[in-house]
Amino acid sequence: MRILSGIQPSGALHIGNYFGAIRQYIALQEEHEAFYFIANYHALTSLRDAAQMRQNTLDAFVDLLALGLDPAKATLFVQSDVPETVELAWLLTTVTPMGWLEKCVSYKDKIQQGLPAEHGLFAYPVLMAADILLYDADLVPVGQDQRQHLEITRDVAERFNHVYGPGEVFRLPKPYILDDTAIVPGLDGRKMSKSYGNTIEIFDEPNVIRKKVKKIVTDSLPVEAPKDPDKCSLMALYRLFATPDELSDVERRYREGGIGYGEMKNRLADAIVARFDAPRAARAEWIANPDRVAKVRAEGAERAHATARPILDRVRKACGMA
Ligand code: AQP
Repeated sequence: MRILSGIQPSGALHIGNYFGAIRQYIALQEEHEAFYFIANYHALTSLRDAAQMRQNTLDAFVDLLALGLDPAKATLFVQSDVPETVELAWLLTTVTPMGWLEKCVSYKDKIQQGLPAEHGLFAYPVLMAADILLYDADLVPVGQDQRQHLEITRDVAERFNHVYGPGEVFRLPKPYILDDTAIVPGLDGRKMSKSYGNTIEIFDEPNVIRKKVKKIVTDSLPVEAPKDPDKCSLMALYRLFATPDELSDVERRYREGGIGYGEMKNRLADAIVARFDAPRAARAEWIANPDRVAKVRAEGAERAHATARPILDRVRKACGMA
């Protein structure tokens, strides 16, 4: 089975990215052939500063390595190091009905937030389809927010197969979304998202993490009042870090009363800091070795390119471009 997924360098990686996607990347690399990339072409829809883009791209690359992505097991590459993806995006766009893109929730949401209605943002799902189809991927680990885009990828692939068949030009990929981490909530209870400004960054300094956790919105029930653990985003975040024993103890204290939000915030902040302690040290090592990072990047690009090129050639042939 071939796995593929990408992450945008549009800002620092946050714990929604980690539990929604990166943790699955690391687990899946053990058993499968995996390709992971830094989606810098996608990030152009929101970031337009060349120096910042270069830096963010490198940062995201190093962050994935630090979190456990192993270049001996998986191929890690930068999207723009394999420009074939952009050619495929054009081939796909010619068979994509406008209506499929017009119904995309993520696009509508971003326009509502005040982002300009530009073609890149609108056509984002077609580029994403190209990212996936260019590697004959079987499974795509993502958060719930990407489910609709994955459906479009499948629809576009089926349409292309239908138009340019007989025979399968593209393999149809499936999403891999885990129920428990499909939507990680942010400080305000909405989905944790860079564009909502409600994130906790994985590699923030411990004191910054503590300050952010203090901002998590709760109701104002006093310590002794019974509380519903299923209606508290503090608890939803704590669940991601706690051991089963810690969790059942805290859930019992929620239901019976006797635990306050101050204590929960301290517990959560301690858990976040502890969880990313070892990756923080690994990250410092990678940062101190830019030549090693550059080598991993070059090797990743080469492996990704070697996989993508024959697939693009097959597609070019199918639609008469070669
Ligand atoms: N809150 C989340 N819960 C679960 N999964 C999440 N992901 C993101 N936020 C959550 C998943 O992380 C992967 C990489 O995301 P991305 O960098 O491609 O961009 P995104 O989904 O656009 O992340 P943001 O922070 O929400 O950015 P903006 O504000 O630009 O939309 C994806 O698999 C995503 O599902």
